[in-house]
Amino acid sequence: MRRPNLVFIMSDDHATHAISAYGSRINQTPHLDRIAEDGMRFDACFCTNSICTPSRASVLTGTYNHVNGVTTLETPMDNTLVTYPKLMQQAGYQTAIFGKWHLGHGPAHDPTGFDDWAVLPDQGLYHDPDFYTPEGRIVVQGYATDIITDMSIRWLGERDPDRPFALMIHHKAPHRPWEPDEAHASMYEGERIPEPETFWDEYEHRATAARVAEMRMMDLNEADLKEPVPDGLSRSEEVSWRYQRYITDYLRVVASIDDNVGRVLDWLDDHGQTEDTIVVYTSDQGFFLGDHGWFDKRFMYEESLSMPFLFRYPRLAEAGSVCDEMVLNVDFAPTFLELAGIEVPSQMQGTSFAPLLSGQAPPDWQQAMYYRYWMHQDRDHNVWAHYGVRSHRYKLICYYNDPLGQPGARGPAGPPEWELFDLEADPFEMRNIVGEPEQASLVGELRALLADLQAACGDEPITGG
Ligand code: SGN
Ligand code: CA
Repeated sequence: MRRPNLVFIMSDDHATHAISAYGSRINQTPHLDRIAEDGMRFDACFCTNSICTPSRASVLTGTYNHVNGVTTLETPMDNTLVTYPKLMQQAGYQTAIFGKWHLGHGPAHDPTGFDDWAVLPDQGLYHDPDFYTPEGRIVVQGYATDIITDMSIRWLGERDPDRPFALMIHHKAPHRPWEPDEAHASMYEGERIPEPETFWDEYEHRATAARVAEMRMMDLNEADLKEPVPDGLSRSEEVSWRYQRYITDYLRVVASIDDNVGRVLDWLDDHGQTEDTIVVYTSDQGFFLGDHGWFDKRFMYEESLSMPFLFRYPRLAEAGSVCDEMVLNVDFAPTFLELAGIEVPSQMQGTSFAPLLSGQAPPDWQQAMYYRYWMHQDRDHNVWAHYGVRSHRYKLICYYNDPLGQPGARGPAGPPEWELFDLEADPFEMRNIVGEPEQASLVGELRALLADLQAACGDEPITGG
């Protein structure tokens, strides 16, 4: 059989609950839905660290952040690490990446393993962005999402038609500050987007970390709001007004991604490549869309832990299928390699989920996952470092803090705080039941599971010493 092509589309901060294929209550994404309708939707895809640079490193290398060294936004990736595009290139694939990189720049961090690339400097701009390319810096007039798609489609047209390709389309959108293009600037005007169930959360029954996080509607700044706050609003009216400002721009920016994904799908159809090409749509992590009163991500809570993962490959995945098995960002690289017929190197820690694509879960498939957010001094949103475990039903989180009280060492001074959620009884994670006496044995089991998963991937617990 012909080796499949790969079109891997990854946006930045696009949560599942703003995709209609995932049942969004707030928008429609007809082109993303095409991927789901003609392929498989993964309902339990999680990132192992809900922040950009680290998640991207895990996607490329198939390893956890303590192994690839990319634990925070300030730790660029060593570009000599083994990545899936590199191995595909070595196996004869034509490879390219266009869009957000966010893994560092310069000789030690620029993209490697790509025949062609053009990447945004760090976060990049929405309008008239500049790009770093192998030939140097260029400025391109226009809107980032359109430009990244134009570059991708141009590359597809210019490639050698006799060799397979792997193309990474990494959108900047819908990252903050959510600047729409002209075509979508007045979408949703006069409409009121519903507030999520947990919008007015006051963080009772939760660890201190939830209460101190600085990503509430009142933390949105002028660049985010783009309009002055109207006079005469009560505090709660202002919070609601801010949410409308935030979410309409977020959804407008998403609408442009959706259109541009449609252009890529049309190109594949028009050039007879649909049958031979794996198409993936995902995001580097999830996002809070007013859930718990927040924007941003970082927490291990569902909205930010969950990644969209839509997969189309007509030769393998049945149209309209859904997979409930757990898959992680570290599993992507091994999966793509297996599908391309390339041996998965032993240093990759993730597992190929290729068997799930034909609807068969291996009997020993993972039933729980390990998570760690390492930003011990998060200056952006003051989200405290934590690790935890999620099974299909339960989630146990440890905000490990700094038991030794060294200023700034690894979070606030003080003993660890734990959270336990029963996702079946409490899907919105509003009630931490870790202290309830009847949960004691469950807590013991989950702590043991956390320790096992942590040890299995080679990470270590924080202790008092
Ligand atoms: C910027 C944003 C933050 C965001 C980080 C990380 N502030 O610093 O809100 O959490 O990026 O985002 S902004 O005002 O500069 O937009 S990530 O997607 O790269 O992880
Ligand atoms: Ca991101």
